[in-house]
Amino acid sequence: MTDPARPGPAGEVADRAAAGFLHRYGEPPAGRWAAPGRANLIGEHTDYNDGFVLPFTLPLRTVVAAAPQDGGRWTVWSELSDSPVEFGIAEVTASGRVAGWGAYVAGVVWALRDAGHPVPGARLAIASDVPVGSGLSSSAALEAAVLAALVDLGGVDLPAERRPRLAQRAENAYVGVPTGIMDQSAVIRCRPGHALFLDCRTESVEHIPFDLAAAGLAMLVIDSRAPHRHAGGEYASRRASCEQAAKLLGVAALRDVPAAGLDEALALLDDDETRRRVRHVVTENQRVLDTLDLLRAGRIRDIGPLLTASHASMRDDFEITVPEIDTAVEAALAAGAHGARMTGGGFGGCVLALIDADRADAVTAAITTAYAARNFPAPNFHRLP
Ligand code: GAF
Repeated sequence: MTDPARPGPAGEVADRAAAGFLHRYGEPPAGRWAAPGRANLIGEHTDYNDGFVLPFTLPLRTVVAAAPQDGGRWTVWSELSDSPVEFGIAEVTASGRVAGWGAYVAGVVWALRDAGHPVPGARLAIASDVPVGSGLSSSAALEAAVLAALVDLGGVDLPAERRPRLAQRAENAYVGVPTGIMDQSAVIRCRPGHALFLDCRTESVEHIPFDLAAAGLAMLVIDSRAPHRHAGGEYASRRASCEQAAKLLGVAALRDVPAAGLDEALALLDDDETRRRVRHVVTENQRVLDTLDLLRAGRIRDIGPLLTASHASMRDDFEITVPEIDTAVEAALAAGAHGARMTGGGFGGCVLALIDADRADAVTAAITTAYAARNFPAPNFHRLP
């Protein structure tokens, strides 16, 4: 049993976190805190360009069971790892002292302390069904759940809209990955049954109803199982080219290049690769806005071509897809999907396919067959709803 004042989330993953805590520490946790995985409907590599994104959460989540611990020490057990991680004040007063998955936890402690918040020592136990390394934001879910636990245990007043920046800071400055604000915003601010329209410059949000079932639709989330190839370095290099291009164009960020001014902007750039990177970001921002208009009008089915155009842009202009991902998209479309695209940072991860609900088996079979024909390891499927 956890503290009745902090009942926390229920369900199998929450039970595993609480049982793990009891087994590991010999007493029940003070509470449990959860954060979900996410997929991004559209708007890829736009967040760090101050642009627009449209993520939604998945029925997969990470749960942290936790209780305070004396002496400014943190002990973290995870069901995904054989050995617990332990650290003290010394490891969170300068960045980068805890390595591996524990860095995401230590990074949150570091970022909270760095922002001037009290952080109690704590014992934590983590359980999760968000697959790691599949591009569904297992890292952001871990950061957000740990942040919620520590904020609550420490009695810190930190409203939801201020949490994503803090979690992002943990990832950027402590873990050392230069991600944007989308994933942390999605897992903290999305509402069930809605996509989150986020303006990454102002951090203003609009919750957009996203009811697939009511429209007779389903979304397949296809885990490509492609090994992440150079993902870290390639992500950083895409970000660097966008920032360099913004400088060359004399704008604060590529968000400031309007779709109507794209040709004029491209004419100012000498290098073909940079032009293609810019074209992806500018057209992708416009596709998010167009998708938003359709969703506001309740026309979910009609967003398909925008999803597919987004994929082509990521494949041809931003060059972040891999053969497994392109195969899944092509097979889904050939089997009748309304639209399909890679979701997330790229170089592996997942594909979203928007389908008629009664086509799920046929599309799944078509993708599985296309994979087998190319000798790729079979993909994993999640179906929404
Ligand atoms: C990753 C990053 F973490 C996000 O910030 C975002 O840039 C995304 O890739 C691409 O849209 O998930």
